[in-house]
Amino acid sequence: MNHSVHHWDALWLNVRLATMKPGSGYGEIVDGAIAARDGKIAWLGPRSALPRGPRAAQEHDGGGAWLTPGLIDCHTHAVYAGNRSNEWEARLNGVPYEQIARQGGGIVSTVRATRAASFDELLQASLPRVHALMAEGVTTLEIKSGYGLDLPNEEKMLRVAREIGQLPGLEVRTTFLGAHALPPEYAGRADEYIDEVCQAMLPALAGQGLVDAVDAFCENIGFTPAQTERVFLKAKQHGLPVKLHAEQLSDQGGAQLTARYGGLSADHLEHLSAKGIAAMAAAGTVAVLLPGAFYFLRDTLLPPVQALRDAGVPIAVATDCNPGTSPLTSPLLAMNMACTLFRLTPQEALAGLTLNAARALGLEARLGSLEVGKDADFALWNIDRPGDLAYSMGLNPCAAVVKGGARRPGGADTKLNA
Ligand code: DI6
Ligand code: FE
Repeated sequence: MNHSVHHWDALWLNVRLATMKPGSGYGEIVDGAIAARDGKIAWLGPRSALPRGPRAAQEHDGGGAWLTPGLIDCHTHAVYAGNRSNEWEARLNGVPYEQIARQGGGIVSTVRATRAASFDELLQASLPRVHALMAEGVTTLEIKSGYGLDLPNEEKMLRVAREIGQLPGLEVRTTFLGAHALPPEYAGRADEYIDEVCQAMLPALAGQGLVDAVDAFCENIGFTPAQTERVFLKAKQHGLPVKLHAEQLSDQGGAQLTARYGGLSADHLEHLSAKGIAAMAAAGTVAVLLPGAFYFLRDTLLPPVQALRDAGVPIAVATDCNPGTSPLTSPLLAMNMACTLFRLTPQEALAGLTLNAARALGLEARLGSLEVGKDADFALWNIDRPGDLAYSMGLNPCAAVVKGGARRPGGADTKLNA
């Protein structure tokens, strides 16, 4: 691109900015403007401060819309086949959970369906969920493996996630969650399965560039802290950051373990202890709260939000989109639930899907707030004030999305190869 005449590639005028810049609350700039060059934010500020003369190759009128950083859903299991609405309905009809589990229900039913699906079937099953997230302003999406639980099927899941990352206007970060559940063929042999995860699966998948981070389910119904630590050690050997499903159903000390490995995030955290909070604060590990799972499981123990605030632990919010405990594909509803259920403020909820979600993925140098030099990655909203994003339930006011300085085509264009 020739920059000799125009400073910028594109300029958005008549927008109200919520920059989410660290320490500035919403970072509101009313009657603002924002400019992009080479995919990065080149200028932003009040319209009155705009330089005169030829400015940008393209000028867009934002029509007074609010413009925020693109939303980042930093914890999802959006790639899977089948669903579990049948089990959910059976439970509501009084069938005991044990009977459902005995009949092959629960997480292993999703493993079975995911293993049985071809690459293309798995992609097609996952795309509607991804499209729903994108329609509400998601520009960056974390997707975990963990329903394959053997090398070929974990690879298939991660390749589908990478393929989803080819959608225009979307960036995908993959997380290897081989230690999600014990596959049936390893029943009673959890340590041997962890051997397989560490010695075969993780090295092979990391070697193919399919893994951006490593996660595990550390829980009395998942893997022990010792097994989790073996996975973390192997991740570190491959130079990969770690994160953890921690203290969801019980306090296993998973947050401290994650902090010791310099983890990006510890997620769920309803049973998080004071020691866990202190360790996370010292290590800069983000607390990812997942109100959709709390809601769907009808949990009653709240995560210690005030103690996290007091300790200065950054708080992110995500959908946890998964078939068993959080069939949620709405980041805006996740924000609403974070406020109604966890008592986050609407500003904290928006920071949870922007700035702190970027931190939870290790992407804060480039994403999560509107600042010169960061990616030109944002969403425009037909709302009166930023708090409206967390306030309404079921309304989607997303008017446009820009990723890397380019407007994401609307509607049908969110399809692959469109
Ligand atoms: N914690 C959860 O809530 C989900 N995974 C996890 O580690 C449950 C996933 C599922 O039930 O399919
Ligand atoms: Fe999860």
